[in-house]
Amino acid sequence: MSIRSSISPLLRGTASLSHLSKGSFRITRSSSFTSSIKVSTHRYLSTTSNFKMAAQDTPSGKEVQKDDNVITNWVNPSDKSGEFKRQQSTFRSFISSSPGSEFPPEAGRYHLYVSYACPWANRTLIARKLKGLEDIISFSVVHWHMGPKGWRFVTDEEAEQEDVKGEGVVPHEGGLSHLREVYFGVNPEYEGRFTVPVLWDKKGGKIVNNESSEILRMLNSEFNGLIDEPFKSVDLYPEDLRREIDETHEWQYDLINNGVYKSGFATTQEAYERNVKALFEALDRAEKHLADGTEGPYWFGERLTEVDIRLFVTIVRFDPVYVQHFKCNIRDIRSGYPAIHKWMRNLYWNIPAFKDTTNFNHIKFHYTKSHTNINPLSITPLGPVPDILPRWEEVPAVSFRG
Ligand SMILES: N[C@@H](CCC(=O)N[C@@H](CS)C(=O)NCC(=O)O)C(=O)O
Repeated sequence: MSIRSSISPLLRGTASLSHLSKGSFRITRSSSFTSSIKVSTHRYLSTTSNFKMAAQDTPSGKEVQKDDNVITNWVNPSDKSGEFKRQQSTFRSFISSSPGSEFPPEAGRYHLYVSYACPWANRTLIARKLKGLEDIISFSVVHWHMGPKGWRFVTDEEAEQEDVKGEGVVPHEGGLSHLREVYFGVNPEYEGRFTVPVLWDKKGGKIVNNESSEILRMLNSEFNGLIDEPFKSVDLYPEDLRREIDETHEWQYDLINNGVYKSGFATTQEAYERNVKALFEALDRAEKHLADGTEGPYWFGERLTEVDIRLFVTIVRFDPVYVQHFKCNIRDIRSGYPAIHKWMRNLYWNIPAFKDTTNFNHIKFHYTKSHTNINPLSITPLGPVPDILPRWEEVPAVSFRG
């Protein structure tokens, strides 16, 4: 079966379908967050419901500022470079179909803890659907708000709220309140960040891996013995493109996927400018590639690969969040990058794995209401309207150009 025909059933309308690691700052399990508790009530633009934050997630702003080790200090205040430095993921085991593997592929054994807000976690949800692993790997989604104790699971009541609800947004089955408890459950001395995605082994009670790029690879290849066509033939990392895929990841990860964070979390003008300029140079490069370099709708023409997944999750968040919240505003996608815009909208509107795993409420509320160092009043901007344009509609300035 050709790659094209293996992907086509995935298209809409068809039948089957402390850091410690060597990095910048330390996170302590300080109890200082909980000593002064304040419950705040937020009103959301797209809903009429009010949402009460979990009490333990809302220390006063002052208290958070005072502590150099708080989780929401994205750059260590004593780091004069002002640069955001992403930590290395800690859990790096592999699900493998090789004999004797500690983590063999098995239906129902593995679970993904994710956030709809998070681009890295979003990658894994897209791959899970593209590979037809819905009945094999379960998933659950944390609340969009990330407080000083990190991601937390929703309550029964929250799971029904307009701004929170979505597929997989459910309380933790074992009754945990925060994702950090999953990490401490496997290692009480854990000192890294409590990141999503987490690939969890339900049988062994272990974290297999918390690095999205590696989880993508496992989902792509290791479950092929358990799935049928057409999903088996979906290959997001085909042998003959591996060198080019890896080369593309290298610049896109640093300058685009992580580049938006390095721009937005920078704490000096110099660090911000350096990173935002590099980000837009990389977007120019992507635009050029998609405008002249491909003979098909995907980054590599007719073949949908990891590159499409990894770039999409950043681009789909770009206009709704990164332009204003991370100050990535030299251009936006919808009016400044026609080829990227077209490529993104094809993925979103034509392939359910992309649209169904994109939740704009979680995306917008998470960044604007969790990063209080960037947006202290937690007011979520209304625009852009809509979050993503219909397939063939342009912003007026673009369509008037003819
Ligand atoms: N390298 C990791 C990065 C994951 C990551 O940074 N996730 C963010 C959400 S977008 C997170 O969970 N952050 C929580 C924290 O840093 O405390 C991956 O690709 O899996």
